[in-house]
Amino acid sequence: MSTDAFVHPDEIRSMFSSAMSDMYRAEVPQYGALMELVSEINQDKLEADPKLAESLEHNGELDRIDLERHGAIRLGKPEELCNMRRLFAVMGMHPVGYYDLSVAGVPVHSTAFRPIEEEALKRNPFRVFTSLLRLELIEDDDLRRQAESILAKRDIFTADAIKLIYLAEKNGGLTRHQAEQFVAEALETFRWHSDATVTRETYQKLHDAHRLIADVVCFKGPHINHLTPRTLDIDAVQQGMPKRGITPKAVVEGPPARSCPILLRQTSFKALEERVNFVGGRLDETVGTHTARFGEIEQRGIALTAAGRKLYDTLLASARHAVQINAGGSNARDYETELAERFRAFPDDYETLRAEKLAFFRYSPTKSGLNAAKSGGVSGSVNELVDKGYLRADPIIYEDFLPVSAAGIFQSNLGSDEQKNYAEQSNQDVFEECLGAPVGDELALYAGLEQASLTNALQMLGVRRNVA
Ligand code: OOG
Ligand code: NI
Repeated sequence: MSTDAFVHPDEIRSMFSSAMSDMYRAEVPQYGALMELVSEINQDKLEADPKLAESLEHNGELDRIDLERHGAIRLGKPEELCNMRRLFAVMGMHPVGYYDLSVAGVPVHSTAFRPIEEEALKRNPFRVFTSLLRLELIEDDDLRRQAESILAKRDIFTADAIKLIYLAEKNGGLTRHQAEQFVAEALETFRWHSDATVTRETYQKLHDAHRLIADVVCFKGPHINHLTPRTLDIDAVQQGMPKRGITPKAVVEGPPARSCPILLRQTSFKALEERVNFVGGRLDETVGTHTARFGEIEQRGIALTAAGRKLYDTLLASARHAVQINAGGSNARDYETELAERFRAFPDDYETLRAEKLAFFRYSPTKSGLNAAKSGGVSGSVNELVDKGYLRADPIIYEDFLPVSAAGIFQSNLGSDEQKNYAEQSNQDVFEECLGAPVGDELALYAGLEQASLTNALQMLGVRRNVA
């Protein structure tokens, strides 16, 4: 390979996520402790469950089991979001999904920049949950204008990062040297800065309007606020955290533990109090603290169809309605019991999930199917072919996020009692205008994957008509 050949975007993403991981571990020591715990529990689980180990090995996932799956940032103005889209595109990450968190009392709307192709997800699934602050939700006119003018002055990208983005767009890629430079420059945007850009008084005023507003507006850039490795047993990590001196949030977000995991379960440790220096004169006026950065873990399951998702949303809402988690989280057990109870209504075996079209599957021909095809041909509906053992259906893993869970993660790290009611509702059009592009439709992506796998499998079996 010539040294001038372009580095594959997937490789740039791997370089970037590994650089982010090193930086975050150095900046947030507790995160390193969480990574260790996750790694130990993953090993235990693999030893205890050889079938799981075998299936991970089969999918080529075993080597990367402990690597980060996602991170999150919060942006302050439209041009930041637009340039962030361009930056992530260099690494093969594209906006998928629209999440309105104002309904949950958090004044942001969000998307996830992520790889889209199956192969790209396999090589490195790293994604970044990216939120844009909705300044229009600040009620006080003066404060809103002040926040706007503070943000107007900042530039979160280095000049070289912008130059390299432009080069990648113009030439269709980056050379090895440029890619290395790009990762180093991009990293600068995500770094923590303990020097705030405002006085303590301004910080306090913005903080009083909403802690999140202070976090976005008062600093030089959108510091990465957490990274999230994958765990094979989220309940074990949740229980293991306190023994390592890590304080977890009260409950695991998302569906309850199940035999066939669906969507996404997440939990985090509480944000750290960090020392910051404000602009101003006397020491007692310039030193303060800020909480923003934490660690999270995730466990993913099968992606749901629109019908499956509707059922999930309904059951979750009913459990949350029945037991509202209090600020101290002392009723976490009641909530978990209630959740498990309600989710009994959600089928918990893959065959029913498939037959009732509640979840997405990847189809492939089996050996016996291929043999049958060779000796005489195969026919029948998809269900018949599955029943005959000619077609195999494996779960397609959910690669996106859940707004209710995301709000829970936000809230637990903003102080659990922070609750605001915003009248303003979701506004995907405005978000996409700021982004400079439409966001991808997650359901269409999963449906496309399922359909492509089915078409391919039926073709390999020599079944001409695609009967669903
Ligand atoms: C993002 C919180 C949401 C997730 O995994 O759902 C999130 C944030 O705190 O900025 O990361
Ligand atoms: Ni997260």
